[in-house]
Amino acid sequence: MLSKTMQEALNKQVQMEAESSQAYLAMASWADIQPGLQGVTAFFYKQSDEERVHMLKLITFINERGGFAIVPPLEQPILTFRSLQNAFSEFLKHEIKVSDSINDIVHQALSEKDYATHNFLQWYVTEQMEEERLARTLNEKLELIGEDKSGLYLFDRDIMAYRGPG
Ligand code: OFO
Repeated sequence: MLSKTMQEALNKQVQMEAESSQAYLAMASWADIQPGLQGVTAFFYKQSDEERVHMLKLITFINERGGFAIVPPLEQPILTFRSLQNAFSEFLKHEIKVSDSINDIVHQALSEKDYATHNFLQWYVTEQMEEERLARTLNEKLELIGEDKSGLYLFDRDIMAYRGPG
């Protein structure tokens, strides 16, 4: 059975995952109307779908553990970006925020001796490590590329390959 504070923390995380999904959906939509960014567009649509899955996993866990998962209201995400670099730096910033939040809940689970939740959260810990690494790699590549058009072409062509399987 979840404590009240743990239930609140997990519901806050539900909201964060839903907002991640919205944020990446907005990035996908922005990329979609830029010329030649089909790869980046597909990448962000996929990221958005994955964040929804992260949200659903939390919802089912909360309910299974005797809590009540709250479907949250959502803030409108950032809709437009100055550049591809700007969009990807927002992506990294967002992932770091999510990782911090997951770490806080892991800490709370340990201090409450809620080992079931602690165990459940390990999947998110691993996921965040991967997502942050991916976001950093993509930011580094964009920094190397700068304004070079052929570099950007290759970045867009190859972006799905960086994600790894899944
Ligand atoms: Fe939910 O993994 Fe990214 O934020």
